[in-house]
Amino acid sequence: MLVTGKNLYFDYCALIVMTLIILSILLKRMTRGRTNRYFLLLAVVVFFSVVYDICSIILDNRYGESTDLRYLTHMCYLIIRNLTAPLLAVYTICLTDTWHIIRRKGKLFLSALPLIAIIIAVLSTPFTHAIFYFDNHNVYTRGPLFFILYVSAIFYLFYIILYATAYIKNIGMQKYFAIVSIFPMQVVAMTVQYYYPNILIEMFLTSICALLVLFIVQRPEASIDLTTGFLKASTFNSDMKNVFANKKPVTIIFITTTNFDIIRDLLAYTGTSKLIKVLASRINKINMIVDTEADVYNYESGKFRVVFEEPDFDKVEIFAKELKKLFSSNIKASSLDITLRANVCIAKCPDDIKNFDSLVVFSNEFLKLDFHKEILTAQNLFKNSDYKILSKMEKILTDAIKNRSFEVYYQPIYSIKQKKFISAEALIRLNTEEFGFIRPDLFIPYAEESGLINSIGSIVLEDVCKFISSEDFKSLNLEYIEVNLSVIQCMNIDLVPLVSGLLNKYNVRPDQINLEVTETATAYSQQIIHKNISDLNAMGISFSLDDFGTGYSNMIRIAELPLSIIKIDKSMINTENNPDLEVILTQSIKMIKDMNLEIVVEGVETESLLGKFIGLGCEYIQGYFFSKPLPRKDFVKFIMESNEK
Ligand code: G
Ligand code: G
Ligand code: MN
Repeated sequence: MLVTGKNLYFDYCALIVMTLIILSILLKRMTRGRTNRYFLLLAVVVFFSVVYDICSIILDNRYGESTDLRYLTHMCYLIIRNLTAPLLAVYTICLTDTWHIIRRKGKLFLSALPLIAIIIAVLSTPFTHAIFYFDNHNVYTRGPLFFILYVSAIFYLFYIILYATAYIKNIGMQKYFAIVSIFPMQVVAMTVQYYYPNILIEMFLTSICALLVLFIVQRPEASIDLTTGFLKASTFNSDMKNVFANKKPVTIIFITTTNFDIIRDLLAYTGTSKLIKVLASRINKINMIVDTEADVYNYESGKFRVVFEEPDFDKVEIFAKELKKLFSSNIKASSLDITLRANVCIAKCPDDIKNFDSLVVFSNEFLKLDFHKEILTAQNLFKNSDYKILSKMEKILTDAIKNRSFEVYYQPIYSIKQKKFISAEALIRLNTEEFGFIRPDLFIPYAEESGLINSIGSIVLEDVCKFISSEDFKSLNLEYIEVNLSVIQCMNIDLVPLVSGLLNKYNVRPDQINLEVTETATAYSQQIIHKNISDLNAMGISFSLDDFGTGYSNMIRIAELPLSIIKIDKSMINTENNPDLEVILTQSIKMIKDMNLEIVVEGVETESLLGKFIGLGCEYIQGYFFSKPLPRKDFVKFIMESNEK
């Protein structure tokens, strides 16, 4: 008999919106990770709520359908519809990344009680007529306890607001407001539908809420890197901050490709992207084979981070082994066979790494060093003396700068023509109480990155100037001292006034200083480097090119710079087993001589090498054959004794 007059247009719209949302989730492959999966589940639940809503209304609107079927569809609708709010609560917990806290407190059962109660009430309603029933005219009618559905929904929505507010830091303002705004929208929907049961706006507004979450909270482009499909570095940082704030136990595998710069130079942009894609798909495969739910982050070029939560901890080692295999195998990219060198390191948080700052030091400073032979663990690394030094490097260096505890050693440079020592290279030494001598190749790169090299460089230069102005030095009759200049110093706009200030202060003539720059410095084409070098040269300071034969030999830039000396690197001079290198060496020497530059051969350790370079017509020799770098006092003594003979 009856026509309820219920209008389905809003429900059809909701169906379309939900279909689009589910499609977009699947097309964007946002199906990995707990949060994404719960959002998908939520969308599916809302979708089926709409479907059941439509079915039950169609059945209601048709005369003569069996009551059993109508009971069934209405019950299905109510149950699945009332799953939405609790699921949204679960989703919110995932967003705040606090599952481990909830689980530990064991209160999950308590919060599930309202849901359980209404499921029981709905399932028993054919007998009790408590939630709904069909009246004498077979019309769907709400029962006396129908309101508990609203109570349950309100309970969960309140829960969501309180939870999101408690962990507002974890999700950020934008997401917080999106989540919280669901509450008023649902209240409006429920109120309208309560008073006007024929306007079926509830599911439509729910689908709009889902859309809001999709746009504002579930934005894959904000957190996912497009090349790899992995999470971004910024996401790693915010996720890790949450991990430490919530004391959530995680295990991280750090993968750092140490030769990535070279590979990138080799493969260029497209080739490098292809390589990274290959790596990404293999890492995904490992995640599948080992059967883990690890989150993979594309941290920086050639660096990946894999984060494991319980219960995957016992699978971490197998995962790391597979990664090690992958990152030490040869990989085809742009028809080149690429050999990666990578550090793979396992660290437990918060056991090994206690806070976010330590994590940054750990991953940025230390894993740059080459340890690619075995799988590392944070525990083993902490025992490594270099790690201890590196993790405290900032303090070590700032203390050393403050206390001026650097020492400058001098390595004599021998002139073949004059048959005596005519100069020396100043080499910095850092002796600490805690760690003894710290190698320059450990602290200089750190000093360069942190900018501390500017202060360190001026300390060295001042020390050298002091030495040159001393009576000791005058008695040695040396022509000049060579001082290493870092690229960073070369780029400093205050370099020229600094150097000229020190020369004036100590009454040092410009020709008593020779500055060593490296080929890398000349490869940076910044105008400032060029200007600094030319200005200092115009003042009368001569320049050497250090480490010739290593790094990038950009001959054009070498030709452009006002150099007087080329220092042939020690790695180039042992040519015994390599006839080609011998050709390069002899031809380079010839080329340098043709450019009217003088040559210092570095790293000469034997008499036979000395003889060879005398034969090749090089001007100066530096190396252990004559002397190691010496403390100032010993150096003075050494030169006095040697040059007297
Ligand atoms: O002998 P030794 O281990 O000192 O040298 C290691 C490296 O440290 C060398 O490449 C050298 O150029 C660099 N180095 C040594 N002293 C200085 C310095 O005073 N300034 C800079 N920038 N580099 C230095
Ligand atoms: O600045 P440069 O990178 O050129 O620094 C020179 C480096 O070479 C310093 O570390 C110095 O101690 C080192 N060195 C100098 N002479 C010799 C040598 O004969 N043999 C070896 N192995 N190293 C040397
Ligand atoms: Mn040098």
